[in-house]
Amino acid sequence: MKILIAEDDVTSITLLANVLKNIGHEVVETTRGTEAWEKFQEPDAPRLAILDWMMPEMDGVEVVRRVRSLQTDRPPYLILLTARGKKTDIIAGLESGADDYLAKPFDIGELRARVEVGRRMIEMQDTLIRSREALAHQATHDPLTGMLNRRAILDHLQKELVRAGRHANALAVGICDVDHFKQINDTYGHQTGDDVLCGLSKILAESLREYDFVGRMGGEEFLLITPLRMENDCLFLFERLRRKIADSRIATRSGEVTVTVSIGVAYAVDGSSVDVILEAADRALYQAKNDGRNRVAKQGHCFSVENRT
Ligand code: GH3
Ligand code: MG
Ligand code: MG
Ligand code: MG
Repeated sequence: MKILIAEDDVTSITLLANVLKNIGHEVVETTRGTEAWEKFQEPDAPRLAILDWMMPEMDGVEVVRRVRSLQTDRPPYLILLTARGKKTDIIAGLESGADDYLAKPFDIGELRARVEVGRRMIEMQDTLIRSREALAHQATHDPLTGMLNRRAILDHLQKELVRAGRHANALAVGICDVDHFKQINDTYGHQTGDDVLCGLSKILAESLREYDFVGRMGGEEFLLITPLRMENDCLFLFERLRRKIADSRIATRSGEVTVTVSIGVAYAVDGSSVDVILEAADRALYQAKNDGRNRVAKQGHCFSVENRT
């Protein structure tokens, strides 16, 4: 792993670097505390560092203090190197935020052992972060399609509505529901139905532009959010999507399957609420179904919760 050594004594830094290189570490050396501090602010900052306490310009304890003030979920493991062997010094060093210390002159075996402890701590931290990220992903994504789940897409809608209100932009929200999906399940089986949902989610994801969002609301229903300029009509966008789906042959375990969707669209501006806009899109969807399916319907224009005068 990459280890930073900051030590102003040339003999000492050479010895440290050689020991660490011999056990396979990549070593970055500096003789100045200020340069060490700069390295911690770079994008691929070292995860483990050995910092001499006494250095001109900026001492090791000050580097530790500064590093600990950085906002990061991967704080580096910091070992202070000190000729000051008094208990009070050691306590002060650890209280500044160092994880460990090494007394000079150091013992090579002890150096290796303490660096190994640091490496294990970093590994453990990475494992924890990975499992936390996996949990966060699970909480926000649909396991079948890998799309944003209901909660996550509704969170996005809430955020987009606030943003749209702030910038006086309009937002279009479409509920896309597969037509006669039950027949797919009845004809080919539930697993083929699942394949169709996965194929559809791919088509939807491919059709997104940079600022669009899509998520699975549940079942065979998807929510699409697209920010718009006031003067733009978004219906062509949903219409293009509807046609693309109708023209697609979706690969499934039972061969290629074609489905159509109906899309209910609602527009929002000026602090519309999630509930109001979903209800409007739902009504439009109902209308599209009633009018014969495989179509886009729009209901109303502007759903404002605040009556601005
Ligand atoms: P409509 O055109 O009116 O929307 O008809 P529909 O058959 O699509 O609507 P309905 O609500 O009657 O049926 C939806 C079906 O979707 C019923 C349910 O079994 C199926 N479904 C819901 N979630 C899943 C899923 O995750 N996988 C599969 N294969 N089917 C699902
Ligand atoms: Mg020194
Ligand atoms: Mg449905
Ligand atoms: Mg349906």
